[in-house]
Parts: sequence; structure tokens; C-alpha cells
Amino acid sequence: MTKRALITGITGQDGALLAEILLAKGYEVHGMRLYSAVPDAGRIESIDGLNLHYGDMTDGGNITRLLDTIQPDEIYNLAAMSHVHVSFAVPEAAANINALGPLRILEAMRTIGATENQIRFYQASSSEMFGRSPAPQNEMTNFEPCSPYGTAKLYAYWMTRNYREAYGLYAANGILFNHESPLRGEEFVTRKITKAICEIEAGLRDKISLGNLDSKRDWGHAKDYMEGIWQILQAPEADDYVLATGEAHSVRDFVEVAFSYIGTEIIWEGDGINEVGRDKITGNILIDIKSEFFRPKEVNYLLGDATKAREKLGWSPSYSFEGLVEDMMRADRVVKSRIELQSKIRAV
Ligand code: G4F
Repeated sequence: MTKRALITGITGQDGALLAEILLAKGYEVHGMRLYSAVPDAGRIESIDGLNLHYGDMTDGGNITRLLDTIQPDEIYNLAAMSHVHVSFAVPEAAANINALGPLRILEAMRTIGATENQIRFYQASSSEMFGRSPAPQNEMTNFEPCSPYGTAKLYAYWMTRNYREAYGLYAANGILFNHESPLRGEEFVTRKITKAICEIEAGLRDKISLGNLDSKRDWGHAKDYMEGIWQILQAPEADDYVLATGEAHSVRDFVEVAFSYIGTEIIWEGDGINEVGRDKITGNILIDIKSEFFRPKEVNYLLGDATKAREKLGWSPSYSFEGLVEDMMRADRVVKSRIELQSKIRAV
């Protein structure tokens, strides 16, 4: 029988990649999208066969009606206020969407009478919940979130466990470390860097302004992670899993590897807010530091240990760090070539 999946946050990087994976597996895929006055469906426009519904994580009635109408076998809750830095500016919105949103789905599952295993619920928990806890972090590590985003995600993590234990619902958490791809939003540091480098190469800008170069993240490829979250929901018993590569790199490393893709070596000079990154050959400043990109409180070091997912689900990532950077750089260079071609056509 064809399985039916509902993905909240279908228009985001993860939603679009997961939708493609599920369609390829033969699922009927439903996506919940937020109403937006400006076009926001660019990532899913080319995907055929999606069933789209307007929905809102702050509207419990809407969520209950959607579940009742769609009757999904699996729900992937990927909708979120996903930017950690911005969550300091909108902490109530972050709580409403990231903490109470998943609770609304769990309550809707109860309201429509979902029994054990009838609907499988996946909650997109985050490594940001570990915050200041020492690395490496796994399912047994204490949570010490350092942002409104991480704190709200932690509430949803516990409610997912609570509903599993209290009501016997199939409700699982994936604690995902940073996962990127060419579809990553430009406000996140990896895509900000790869896009800007391609623009520098095309002569469209001179430099990139960044914040904390020394914070370390365990960056994996979002395609691997979306396959992993599907595996989480196929396990006979609902459980919680860390997905990570087990390798951490600093923002500085990411900059160096991404620039090396276009044959540029970076030399660092100065300290703190006065540090700059220069092109080793030309001496031009390609990176500078701006205080506006520092957070009120920073998570300095995230490094995941995905032993449980490897042993229980057979999951492991296929992309290396260098492979991830290369995939993102290659995609942004194609975009850059398109811009160059358009300007040549205009000039003729
Ligand atoms: O790319 P980021 O904004 O991702 P962050 O904050 O780690 O959050 C991402 O991963 C989480 C999983 O751990 C998700 F839950 C969350 O939704 C999101 O997907 O920042 C990465 C690091 C930070 O330490 C930040 O301070 O890069 C540092 N950074 C340095 N300069 C910068 C910049 N971050 C951004 N966004 N922009 C900068 O200019």
C-alpha cells in the first residue's frame, strides 16, 4: 500500500530534499507551507507530484484539520524558526513555532485518535540543544542550550519523548548536527561563504564579512541526513538518535577549503574584530570581521557522535567535509556562470 507522508516546512532545504527522497521511494507526499506574500517555493517548484497545503505551526486547529484530512502514515516536523542568531531578536516567535508548534502536532495526533504506530511522528531536534555541553555530544549528553532557538527546540524534544511515554504514540527525535547543501539558505554561514566566493570570482563583490571564525561545527550533507531521518521513522520502536559526521571544522577551515576550490590561498592577519583574510598572491582583503555577525551568546564547539544511529539503523554519512564544500561551490559557480551569461547577452 502507498505510504502517505506529511512534511511541515516543505519549502526549506530539508523539506525539499526529503520530499524528493520520499517521492523516489513511492510515497504520496503532502507538504505544509506557510502563506507568504513573497515567492518562497523556489526549492520545490521543480518537484512533480507534491500535494501542497497552507498551514501554520501557530494554528492548532489548522494542524488538526490537516491531519484529519490527509491521514498521514508519517509526519516529518521540519518547520521551524531556524536561524539561531535571529532567535535572539524574536524569542517569543521562536518559542511559539519551535516549542509549541510540535506540541500542537502531538495534540492533534491525540485528538484524531492516533494510536500506537498508526502515525509515526518525527521531530527535528537540533544539536544546538547541547549548547555548552562538552564535545563530543551523543544521546546521553546533557543539554545546555545557549539560545532562544535551542531552548525552544529542547522543550519540543522533551514533549516528543513525553507523548511517546505517556500516550504510547510513535514519536521520535532526530538530533541533527549542522547539515548543508546547495539549497541551504544564504543567511547560514556555509552558503553565505560559498555564494560570496563565487561572486568575488565573478567580480561582483570584493570581500565577505563574517563573525566568529573560530566556532566549530560538525557539518554534514543534508541529503545524507534526510535519508537518515527516514530511517529513524522506519525503526520498529520510536527512539531518539544523533545524526552527525563525527568531524568538526571551524568557520575559518570552511573559508579556506571553499577558497581553495577556486585556487585561492588565504593568509590571516590581525586579531579579533581586526582580523582579515588576504589573498596570498594579490594581498587583497577577501574576508573581514563585523561585530553584527556575533551572537549575544555563542555555541563554540559542536561535534556529534552518531554511534547509536550507525549501530541501530545502519546509518552513516556518505559525504566528506571536502565533498560537501565542493558540492556547494560547484552549484554556486553554476549560478555565477548563469549571471555572467545573462550580462553578456544584455551587452550584445
Ligand atoms: O550557519 P550558522 O548560522 O548555523 P548554526 O547557528 O550552527 O545553526 C544551524 O545548525 C543548527 C544545528 O546545530 C540548526 F539547529 C539550526 O537551525 C541551523 O541550521 O552558524 C554556524 C556558526 C556559528 O557559530 C556562527 O556564530 O558560524 C558562525 N558564524 C560566523 N560568521 C556565522 C557568521 N554565522 C552566520 N549565520 N553568519 C555569519 O556571518
